[in-house]
Amino acid sequence: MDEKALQAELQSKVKRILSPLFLKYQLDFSNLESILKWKPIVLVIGNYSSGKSTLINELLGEDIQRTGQAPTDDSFTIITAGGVGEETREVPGSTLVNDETLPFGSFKKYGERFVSHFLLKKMENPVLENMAIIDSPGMLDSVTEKDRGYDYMAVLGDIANLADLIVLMFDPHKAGTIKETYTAIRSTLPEKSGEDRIIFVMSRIDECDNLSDLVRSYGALCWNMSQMTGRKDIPHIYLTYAPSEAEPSDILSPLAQERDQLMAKIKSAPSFRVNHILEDIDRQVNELQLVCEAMTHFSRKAWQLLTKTSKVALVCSILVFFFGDMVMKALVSYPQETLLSALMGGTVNLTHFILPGCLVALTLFVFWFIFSRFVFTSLRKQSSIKSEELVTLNSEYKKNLWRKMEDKVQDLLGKATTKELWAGHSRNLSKIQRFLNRDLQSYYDKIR
Ligand SMILES: Nc1nc2c(ncn2[C@@H]2O[C@H](COP(=O)(O)OP(=O)(O)O)[C@@H](O)[C@H]2O)c(=O)[nH]1
Ligand SMILES: [Mg+2]
Repeated sequence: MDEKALQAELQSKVKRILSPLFLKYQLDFSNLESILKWKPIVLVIGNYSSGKSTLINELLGEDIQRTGQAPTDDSFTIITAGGVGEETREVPGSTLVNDETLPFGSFKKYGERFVSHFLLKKMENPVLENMAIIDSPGMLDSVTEKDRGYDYMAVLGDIANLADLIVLMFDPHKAGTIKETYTAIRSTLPEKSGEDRIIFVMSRIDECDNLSDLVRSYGALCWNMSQMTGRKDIPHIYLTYAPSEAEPSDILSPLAQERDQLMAKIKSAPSFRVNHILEDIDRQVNELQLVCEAMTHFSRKAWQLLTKTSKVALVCSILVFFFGDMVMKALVSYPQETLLSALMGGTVNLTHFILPGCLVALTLFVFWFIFSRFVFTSLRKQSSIKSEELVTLNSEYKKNLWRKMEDKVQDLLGKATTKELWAGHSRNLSKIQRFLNRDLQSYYDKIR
């Protein structure tokens, strides 16, 4: 099955099976919908002047982006193919954030300043047929950062979340300043994936004077990187240079192959798309599952209490049915003949059952009142205080998810009424589990 068809099928499945459940548990799934909406995205980030725009121009074989030593371009620019026969043209940010077919609707919240620094350029290019590349303004020092007028890091995080491949560029001179970008990006990506969605590139290596200079820069970068990722193994760092800028040299010629690998990797981004989508769905559905699991457990406890209460109510009802009217007769001399004496005297008729029936109804009502007003409410409060007892946290992954979802569960418990008894939580839970174990698994198998 080809990837587009797979994506479309996933989209309709998510809509049909999952959307109602996300809504029911008041979870936001707009991010999931956004990702499913559009084409594969490559995001290029890094310091200013690290060669981002130059790399993009090279990849496309055209000078579409402005390049230069000074911070020349301070916009987030999406570059992608237009419709067939459409002229090259630019679409402003204000149109992009209002276009339902694009995944950028939520970016409106970053305000006018951001929107005016956001645009899409359409061009015909074979590389862009099934892919969009986003060029980003470089990271400047912290003083000018404030002058941007919008939350740059948050925007970066949101775009990174949509992206299937993130190219993080360093140049040998400024390798140290990249840490905050990396940290911001890392914290927004799904727990399980991430690492393989980011590729690290050291550019402008032709500016190293000689081999030992290059090795030194590379070593410094590796050290920085292990500090950043907190991992002992260092991810692959692609070394690259722009042939248009660099003088041919003995150092560079063996590295030409590495450049080709980088270009090939970027062009292959569409093939990570489905995997990316699956991982995102996986994580969000696991979050949903956890919330549903908690509510299922809660409603099960409520049912147990209701059963206990009902048993007592049943015994009381039987007593009230046969002896209630006797007590009434003793107290208020009504009725003249009780049900029991009518039964024994053989004079029983329908009218003897009216009062006992009413008394039973009253008893049941009182028990329901006690249950809903006191028993259920106290269970709700207890569960809210010890909400982690509602779920089994048998792995680190689940513990992490729980930290994120705990507030959601408490929120739901805070609003819970006796309707929860009939909300079908356990049925929902099995639906979710079936999706995770059967549907999602079969998609993973398909792309392997
Ligand atoms: N020597 C050399 N210069 C480069 C290389 N890549 C980019 N440049 C130059 O560095 C400057 C900044 O590049 P640009 O692509 O605009 O960086 P951006 O700010 O990250 O988009 C430009 O003047 C480029 O010509 C490279 O590999 N080698
Ligand atoms: Mg640029």
